[in-house]
This record gives sequence, structure tokens and C-alpha cells, in this order.
Amino acid sequence: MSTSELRAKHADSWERATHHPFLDAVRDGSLPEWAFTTWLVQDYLFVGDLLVFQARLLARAARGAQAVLAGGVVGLEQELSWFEEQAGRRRLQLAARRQPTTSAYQEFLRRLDGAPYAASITALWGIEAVYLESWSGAAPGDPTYREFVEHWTVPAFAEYVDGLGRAADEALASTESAALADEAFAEVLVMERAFWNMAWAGGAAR
Ligand code: HMH
Repeated sequence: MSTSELRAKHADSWERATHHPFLDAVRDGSLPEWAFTTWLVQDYLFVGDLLVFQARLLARAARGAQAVLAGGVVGLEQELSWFEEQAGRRRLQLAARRQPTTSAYQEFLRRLDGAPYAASITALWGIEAVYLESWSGAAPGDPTYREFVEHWTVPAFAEYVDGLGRAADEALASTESAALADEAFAEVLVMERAFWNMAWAGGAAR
């Protein structure tokens, strides 16, 4: 199994994770400010949880995946500072509670701590690949939100996602846990859809 096979197998769910009224409204500027704020605060909490997960994954990674994962850990720590700057500029309070969707995602990441390495690296690739695709669809974005669109569409982020894909493919090529990797990827797609819905349903069916 490979990452491209997984994407093809879960094409419908991939589509639902990467296209959403929230992203359409980021593109055309019609997103209510409160919805963006909800997303920003909850995503800050999510990135903190992802950093914890990724640091643990690095500790058990294949030798060939250490560089991309270590780089990603540094990147996530910098991303937290970037969120803090963004929140400061918008006078937003980041010290919020996790909403149920964010808590469910955190619990999923904790479960992945105990999953076979191939399943966990595949899930991580899925998490980041969804963001690249999602924000690419919102480009260039209304000026209000353009910095966020640019953040997840820069070439360096695309290269990072490619690097995670190579690490996942390497793990998938020799694993006996392909079924668990498939399940983990499918669950990422459901979680990502739910995360957009948490921020804003946009009047559309969920
Ligand atoms: C919900 N998924 C979510 N937030 C993010 N910041 C990413 C993926 C990418 O890091």
C-alpha cells in the first residue's frame, strides 16, 4: 500500500476534508469574524497537541524519517509563536478550553502514540496533506485572511508534506499494519471535516 493508493481509496472523504464552506468563505471574504476566531483559537490548541504527538513519533521513527520529523517539531514550535503573534495583533485570548471536536482530535492523537509506527506516520502525513490541499483551494484568499492562506501554501510547506509522504510510503512498503494505517488515515479525514464544521457550518449540510 502507498499514500497515493490511500488517497484514491478514500477520495470522497478526502474531498469532504479539504473542501468546506469555511474555506470558500476565507477565499471570498464572507467568513464571519467569530468563525475565524473560533478556528484560530482551537487550531492553536490543536497545534500544541500535534507537537506533543510528533515529538513522541520522532522518538520511535525510522532513521530515514528523523530529519523530516525533527524539522517538523521545530516548525510546529515556531507555528505556536506565529499563532501567538496573530492572536496578539487581533487582541484575541488564546487561553480557551478545547471544544469537544478538538478534544476528540487530541484523544485520537494519544491513541496513535500506541499505534504501529506505519499507522502513525501515515496519519501525520494525512493531517498535513489535508491542510496543504484545503488552503490551496482557498488561495489567494480575501486580504483579511491572506496571511493564513499563504502560511499553508508556501513551497516549503508543500516540500514538507512531500517529505512526510516519502516517510509514510517507506513505512507502508514494509509494514504488517497496513490495515491500521488505512484506518488511521480514514479517521484523520473525518476529524479534519469535523474541525471545519466546529468553526463554521456555513449554513450547509454537515
Ligand atoms: C485541524 N489539521 C488541523 N490543523 C492544522 N494546523 C493542521 C492540520 C496542519 O498542521
